[in-house]
Amino acid sequence: MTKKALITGITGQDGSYLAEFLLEKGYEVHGIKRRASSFNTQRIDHIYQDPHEPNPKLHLHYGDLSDTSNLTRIIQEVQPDEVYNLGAQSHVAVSFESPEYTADVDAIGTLRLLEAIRFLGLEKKTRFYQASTSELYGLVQETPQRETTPFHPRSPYAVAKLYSYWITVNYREAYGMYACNGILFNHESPRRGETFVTRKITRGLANIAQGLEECLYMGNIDSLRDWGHAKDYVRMQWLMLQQDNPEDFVIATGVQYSVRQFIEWSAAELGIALEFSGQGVDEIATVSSIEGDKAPALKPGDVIMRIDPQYFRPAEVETLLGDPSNAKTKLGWVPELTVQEMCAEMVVEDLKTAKRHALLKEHGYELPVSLENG
Ligand code: NDP
Ligand code: GDR
Repeated sequence: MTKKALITGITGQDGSYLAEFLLEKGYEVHGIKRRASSFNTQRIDHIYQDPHEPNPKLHLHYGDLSDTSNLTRIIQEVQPDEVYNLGAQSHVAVSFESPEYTADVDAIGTLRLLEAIRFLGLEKKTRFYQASTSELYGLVQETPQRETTPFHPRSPYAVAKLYSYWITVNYREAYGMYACNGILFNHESPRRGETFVTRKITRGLANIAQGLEECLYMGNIDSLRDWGHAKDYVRMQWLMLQQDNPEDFVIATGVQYSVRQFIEWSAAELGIALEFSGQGVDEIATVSSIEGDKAPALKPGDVIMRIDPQYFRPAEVETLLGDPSNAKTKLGWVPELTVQEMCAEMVVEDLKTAKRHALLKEHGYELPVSLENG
């Protein structure tokens, strides 16, 4: 029997990798996409299957985590074996701007899905994965953070995710559902949203090297994160639903670096050596040397990074470092890609786009480069 999976957030970074992964495993994959005024399926266009073809394996349904009747109807129609709840307003800084919306989608959205599964009598058939997060640890109580480390969320996003964490545990305990939390530390890729810090850096610096932007404006670059590759992490999401008993797992690499280090690596991938000087809001990064003609728009002495306090958060999560030993021992999971390999892959992809834009510009066909930042 072909297994059926339903993915909320299929148009996002993780959703797109997970859909690819499950299709390769032979699943019939259903995804919920939001109605938007312009196309929003870029990350999954390459796996899109024409519904007019015989036996399509990928099906998209319009929906929203804020809409109970819609979620219930989709689950009733699909009768999924596995539900992966990856949909969320996932930007921590934005959650301070839209706290109520974030709570509705990121907290109550999870409850809506669990209730739909229960209400439809699928609690013994449908396995449920909740996209929990290292942001739950927030103001960290123990280093490294493991499954037993107490939580102290530091943003409306993290508080909403705390509700989702516990409602998932509660439905497991109360109704015997196979429901579990993956407590995932930051994971990135060339498909990462443009306003998360790693992608903002790789895309921004590639644009700067090609003369499409002048300077990268950053927030707290002392922040420390445990970064992995999204491809490795979606494999883990699937593994968690294939065990005999449901359990919550921390997924991380066990190594942390600063945002400043990520800026240095990205610049080095572009052939640019940087020198950081100044302190606090006055810190800047200056080009000290350039390899050959790798960054045609730059010369030594150019300042390509400055601090802009608008990117500071009302409450910051300064440091995160995960202990993935439980996942390693029980699930045999080890990340295959290092953060440096991931950074290089992201720079290569963003540089390709920047070069295309630069070439068009040179020939008088300038395309708008979105300067939206986060
Ligand atoms: P993205 O922001 O890339 O994707 C989020 C997805 O959720 C998108 O498909 C988005 O749709 C969808 N979405 C947003 N709002 C709604 C809504 N109201 N109803 C239905 N769908 C909605 O996130 P990631 O792929 O990076 O992360 C996946 C999940 O994992 C998220 O829940 C995130 O909070 C969590 N997480 C992520 C980590 C990371 O480092 N990436 C670490 C730990 C947890 P659209 O494309 O239309 O915007
Ligand atoms: P995070 O990711 O908040 O950890 O949440 P993000 O990449 O946004 O920030 C990481 C750290 O970098 C600092 N920072 C900046 N961040 C952004 N976005 N823009 C900047 O200019 C900037 N300058 C410094 C931040 O302050 C922060 O300390 C991500 C999301 O994917 C969540 O959904 C997920 O739950 C967690 O990772 C684990």
